[in-house]
Order: sequence, then C-alpha cells, then structure tokens
Amino acid sequence: MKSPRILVTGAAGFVGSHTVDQLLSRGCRVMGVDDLSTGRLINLRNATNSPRFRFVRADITGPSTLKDLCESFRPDAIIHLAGLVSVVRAQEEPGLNYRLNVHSTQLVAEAARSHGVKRIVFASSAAVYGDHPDLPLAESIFPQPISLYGTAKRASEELLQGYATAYGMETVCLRYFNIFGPRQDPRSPYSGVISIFAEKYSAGEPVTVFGDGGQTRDFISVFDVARANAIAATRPVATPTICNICTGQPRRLLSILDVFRSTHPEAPEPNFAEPRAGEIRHSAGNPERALERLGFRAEVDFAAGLRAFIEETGPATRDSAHAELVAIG
Ligand code: UD2
Repeated sequence: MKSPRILVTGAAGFVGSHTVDQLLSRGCRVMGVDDLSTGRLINLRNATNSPRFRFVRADITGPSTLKDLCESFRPDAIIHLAGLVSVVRAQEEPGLNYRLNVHSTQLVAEAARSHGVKRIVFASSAAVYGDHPDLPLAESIFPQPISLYGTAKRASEELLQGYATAYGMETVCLRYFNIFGPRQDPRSPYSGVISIFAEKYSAGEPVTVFGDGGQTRDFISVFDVARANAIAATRPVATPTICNICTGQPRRLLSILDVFRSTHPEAPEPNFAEPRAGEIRHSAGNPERALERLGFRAEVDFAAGLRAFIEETGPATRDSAHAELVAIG
C-alpha cells in the first residue's frame, strides 16, 4: 500500500515534532516546515535520521511558500500546527495573532484547494470555549472565546468548515486541552505549568502556585496528541468535524505538585501567589466525540506519563541545549 504523504507546519515545535515522529513510525512520508522562530531543530533529531522525512526552513505566511511545498511534495494531507501559541502575546499583538493564527490557515486551505490536497487537520484549542461553566466541555456548546487567541482559533475553524462546504475538502479541527510532555519550552512565564514546574524542580528553585492550587485542568500527554493528529490525517473520518482532544479527567494542581515534591524531596517549598487575572478555575473536556468519530482515546496514564517526564527533564534540558548549539552551529 502507498505510504500517505503528510505536510506538517510547525514541525520543529513541541506538538509538531512529536507528530512528525508519530507519522514516521506509522510509515508515512513527511515534509516538515518551520521558520524556527520558536521551534527547535533538536526536536527533529530522531526524524532527520529517516529517509522518509524532509525538513524545509520557511515562513508559511510567505506569498508562495505553501503552494510551492504542495507543488513539490504533493501531500495527501496537511497538519497545520504552526501558529502563535502564547495567549498573552496574542492579546498584546492582535495583528500578529491574526497573521499567524487566522491568515496562515487561509493560506493552508488555499494551497490545499489549488493542489488537490484532500484533508486538513488543524490545531485548535480549548480556548474557543472561553469560561463556560458546563463541564465537561462538549463540542455542542456554543463557543464564546474570551481571548483574541481563542477568537483566532475559532475563526480558523469556521474558515475551514467553509472550505469543506464550498469545495468538499475534508477538514478536522482538534481542540487540544492542556498538553504536557518532553520538548515543551519551559522558559516563558506562560509556558505550560507542568513544564515550568519540571524545569524549576530540576534546577532546585521554588515554583510559584497561582491561587490555592485547587484549580483543575485536563492534562493530556503530547504523545496522545501526536497520535490523535496522525489518526486525523490518515484514517477515514466523516468530515468536516471538530473534536476535543482531552482525557475527560480533571487534575488538581496541588496533586501535581505532590508528585513533584515526592520526586524531589530536597526541593524548596513552593510559593503561593495571587491567582492570575481572568483565569478560569476548572477545565475539563468531553472526549466522547473524538472516540466516536476518530476512534481516538487518550492512552497515556497521567501519573506514569508525568513521572516519566519528570525523570527525563533534568539531564535532558541540559543535553538538548548543548546539542542545539551543535546542530545550529
Ligand atoms: C491553557 C493553555 C492556553 C489556553 C488556555 C485556555 C497551556 C500551556 N495553555 O492555559 O494556551 O488554551 O488554556 O483556557 O496549555 N500555574 C501556576 N504556576 C505557574 C504556571 C501556571 O500555578 O508557574 C497555574 C495557572 O495559574 C493555571 C494552571 O497552573 O491555573 C495551568 O496553567 P497553564 O498556563 O499551564 O495553562 P492554562 O490552563 O492557564
């Protein structure tokens, strides 16, 4: 059987690089594109050993970048992960948010349409739900984002649904919840809490808990998210569709803190600070539709996944920083 050909935007990023690895392990041919503004070449160290992988360093919002890539690679599907990931930066720079989180989707859809690429998988977010009280959040809820980031993700979903209706394209929008795992950048104050905690604990520095730690989130392993992306790009799916990618299990921040404390008994005590302004207290997604439509269910056990990540973090952070210097030379 012919190997599926998949173009991945944002391929050198946290989710992108795991998605590339997952696709390669399934026998796909993969072209990855990334401008390396936040993505890192070192994330693709496994992928670059594969003869089925090609990497192109380019800005996908360039006038003909995506069309040229579709012309040369002839993908069966595009997984569009490139974007502005910081909710705060999106709020501060709405023009940049528009260019990277809406306009880029238009360029992906148009390149796909003009080159007969059948399917687009899009990285949407739980941020489209805003601060909705009905938990777990189901896709039937009317989205009311409370940030420009969430608004842009919603706009891209709508745009893709429009392309599906107008041109019969297959579009799958995946609403990721809180993703954790190796390769997430821990160095911004708006990085995922688990990557920040892992970095601080491995450095012997105190973490800060915003609020009383009683808030809950639906944390999903990046390995599961990469698997969901690969399924959405390669399996028969009734489209267009929008699916949550979550576990359905809310986890309290304090229980996560307990795991870090038990693995680092000598670490300093955490600081407690005021809750972040505008923050939601509880979040959890309903995973049923992803199971029905994609046959996807999160499989990584949270406690085991968290411990594996914590064990990797100390030495991995230092090694990867060194290796990246070597790779970029
Ligand atoms: C997530 C997404 C964000 C957006 C948002 C929509 C991540 C990284 N962010 O934000 O992109 O989709 O959901 O609602 O997935 N915390 C601490 N100490 C720290 C850092 C965080 O206590 O050093 C707390 C934080 O106040 C929050 C929880 O940990 O209560 C999770 O924070 P987060 O930044 O990992 O994710 P979240 O849910 O705010």
